[in-house]
Amino acid sequence: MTDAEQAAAGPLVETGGRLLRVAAAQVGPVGRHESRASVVDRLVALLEQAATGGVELVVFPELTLTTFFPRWNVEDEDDLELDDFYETEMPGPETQRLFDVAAERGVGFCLGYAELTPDGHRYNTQILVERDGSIVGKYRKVHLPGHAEHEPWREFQHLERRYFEAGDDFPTWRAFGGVVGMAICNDRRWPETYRCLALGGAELILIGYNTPMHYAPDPSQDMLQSFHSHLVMQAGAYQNGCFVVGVAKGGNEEGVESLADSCIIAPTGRVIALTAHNGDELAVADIDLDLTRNYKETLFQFDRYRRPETYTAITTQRGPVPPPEETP
Ligand code: CDT
Repeated sequence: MTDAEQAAAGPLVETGGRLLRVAAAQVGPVGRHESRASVVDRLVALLEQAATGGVELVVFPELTLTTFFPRWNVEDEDDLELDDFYETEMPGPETQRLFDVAAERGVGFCLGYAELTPDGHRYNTQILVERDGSIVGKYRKVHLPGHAEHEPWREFQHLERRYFEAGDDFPTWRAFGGVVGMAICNDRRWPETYRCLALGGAELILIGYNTPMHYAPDPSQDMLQSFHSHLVMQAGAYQNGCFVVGVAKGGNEEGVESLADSCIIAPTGRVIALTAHNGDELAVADIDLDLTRNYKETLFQFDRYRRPETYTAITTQRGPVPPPEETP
């Protein structure tokens, strides 16, 4: 819209609203040897509870179906087999039940899992399933944190860079009456994630996470985990005029304390629903997707105010390039 068109249009006019009841379905710890069947029982219970409450979209965390296995150098663990943590089909024999119950109840969901493709590629993946049980979208985590080699000095490992390849795009889909995008855990700390999704028209961004409270490279960040998690998602929501649903696998999983604090955030930047505990729990909110217009068509009207021609450093550089040091 040009400045003249904007002047003629005047202030934003309220519409009837595109209402959607959404749940952040937080999952508590999943044991090292907990079966898929047991985890799926827990997910079905959360989904049934959500359906009974009129929820239309249930968002589960990152790597929901198993324990967070990147905390181990799996090759060194006698009782663990790496491939056991990955899904080779979706739905597969154990997850089919979740799809069936969801379709029966007319509830959509978003689910994070480790994906092993037929040609041997491994991704940290999240899917979006519509209310009829059809998979409408698949996202593969772009920002893989941690390290690729075993680092024995750490209390626990974070070997995502060994166990997964990185995804290479931020797709969006028309679903649930709006435009939906996904991101996974560490992606939420990078502003590029939200901006790329919002440039794809995202109005609703679904993010699963597993965030250990202890950050070995700089433990001074430990006490700030909850603050940082909300800080980045609230900023991402506001600066892009989006709703954000952030969902944890929280609690003490195999001795590693992980952040809970799952939440739903409005385009205002405000948290509008929040879990109270660190186990299996729903946080529910009624969201009006038309509220995104209040931001997307005013302060953050991208096509009017953005200056991509001045942002080339963002796509041409990876690290900082400071000015040369002055020679004395
Ligand atoms: N799962 C995941 O991405 N977790 C990271 C942990 C910090 S990096 C070791 C996160 O950003 O929350």
